[in-house]
Amino acid sequence: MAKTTTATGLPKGFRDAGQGWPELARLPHPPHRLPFLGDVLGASRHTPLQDTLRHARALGPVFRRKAFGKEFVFVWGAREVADLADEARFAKHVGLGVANLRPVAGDGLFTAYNQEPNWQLAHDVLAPGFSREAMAGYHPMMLAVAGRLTDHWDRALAAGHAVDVPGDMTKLTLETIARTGFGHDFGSFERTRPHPFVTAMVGTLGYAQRLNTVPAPLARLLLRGAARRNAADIAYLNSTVDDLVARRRTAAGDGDLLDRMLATAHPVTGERLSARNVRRQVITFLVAGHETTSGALSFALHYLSRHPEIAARARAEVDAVWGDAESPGYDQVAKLRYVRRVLDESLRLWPTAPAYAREAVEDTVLAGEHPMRRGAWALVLTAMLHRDPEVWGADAERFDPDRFEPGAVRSRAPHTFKPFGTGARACIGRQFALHEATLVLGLLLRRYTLVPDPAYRLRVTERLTLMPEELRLRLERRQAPVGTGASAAVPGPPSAEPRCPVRRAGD
Ligand code: MNH
Repeated sequence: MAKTTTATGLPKGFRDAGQGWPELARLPHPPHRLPFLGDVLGASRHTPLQDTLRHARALGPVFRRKAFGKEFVFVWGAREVADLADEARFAKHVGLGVANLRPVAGDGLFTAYNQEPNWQLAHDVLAPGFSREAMAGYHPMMLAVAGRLTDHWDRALAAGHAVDVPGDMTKLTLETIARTGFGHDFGSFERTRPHPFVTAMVGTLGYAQRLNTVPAPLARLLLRGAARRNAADIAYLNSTVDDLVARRRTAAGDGDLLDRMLATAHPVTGERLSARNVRRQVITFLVAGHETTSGALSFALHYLSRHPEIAARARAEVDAVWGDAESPGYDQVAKLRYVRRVLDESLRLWPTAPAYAREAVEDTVLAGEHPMRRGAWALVLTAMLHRDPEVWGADAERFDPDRFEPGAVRSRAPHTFKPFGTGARACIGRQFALHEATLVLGLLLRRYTLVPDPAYRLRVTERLTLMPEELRLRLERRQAPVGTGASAAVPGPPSAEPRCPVRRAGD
């Protein structure tokens, strides 16, 4: 599909919605538009998503906002989102926010354009790295990293300190993806300042984020110094990863993702990933694989601390399924059905990657109402889709894991819960994230009682992902569960893992 390149220096693939939506004028927009700046009155630069959610409630399931002279179309109605999931008429759109990551992630899985040959190649080569069998191999590595978190929390508990939940969850998920991804240890729990690699990565992400909020013609002027630092950060990331890959070519690791990337040929063509592409995938997994999971864990811990009855139910399940086993086995994680529902419900209210973009692959009409030309795109506001009262009821804002009981899930329309995106370009790391997060919640519930600060009110910070701001919890050590034995597991059908390693029906 042809992509336009704009003369203003906007990334390839960025198009003003005005060009693609012939009846754009019909779509509601916030009042008080300013020339050039657009709908910025009342907008907060630090919370663009939450700001957009407010408008969404007032404007309805399809609406537009103008920022810096560019129109953006937002969609959150269940009917419209389900229509956008039709892979015959729509595909992923590499939108502004994703395109700004191209200088660092290139044609890696997350930032690749649909038609770039390296997307299909990498998807096929890497899918086995996210299979059930691969996940079982990562399980002991995940356990080892989780052990460092509980050591760290034990020390905080002994010292009588509250723990920094988002900070510690970010250390945990970063160490997990570094360990399972390429056998690396950043020493996050032992350091007082982040590893330089982490600083460089956070720097490039922050730079990409700033590009989203600074009008393109001004960006080059305003961000000149930052652009230089960004180039240095990217060079450092590249050379670090290249060294690592070079060492690995001489001595294999222990079955981590990098081993798979280097060893696996395409199942049909026999083709392999190039050295340059391997570098981009390693960086992509580090970036895509840690903040989102860290946010999901942090929100879940917040809700568990605020709902002792839900925490008690989850803990009872952990005790029943894991008994007094020293450490849970791979299969004992998927059996934590209720803990998983706590996680799903947290991702419903705060999908940590709160939006994804879709584009029309042909001229079409969205939900039978809104004509779109080929290439026209829209942002799906997952966080609002997940709060639609018509789908989730009048109490949609209430935290209630029972919404994810199998019967309740079956009674809802498909495509109403989309924290991992949709279709061929949905999250490849979904099972990885869910296994890691369920395992860690289980371990923490078993070991501690979570005591909230009664004065804390949930505030959500927005970087590229969402996070509960300044969430601190106090811990109490639980008595070890009396030996119920793992055999006393809650009765139920054996865990039904999806056959396709990366997605299940209805995605
Ligand atoms: Mn993940 C794509 C959310 C964990 C690696 N991820 C996506 C998309 C969403 C998403 C949404 C689709 C984006 C789009 O359409 O533009 N991811 C999440 C969430 C979590 C998560 C909410 C945790 C919770 N993701 C992970 C983990 C990894 C990972 C863990 C890696 C180990 N995600 C990816 C990659 C893609 C992706 C790679 C791009 C896949 C593709 O386009 O082929």
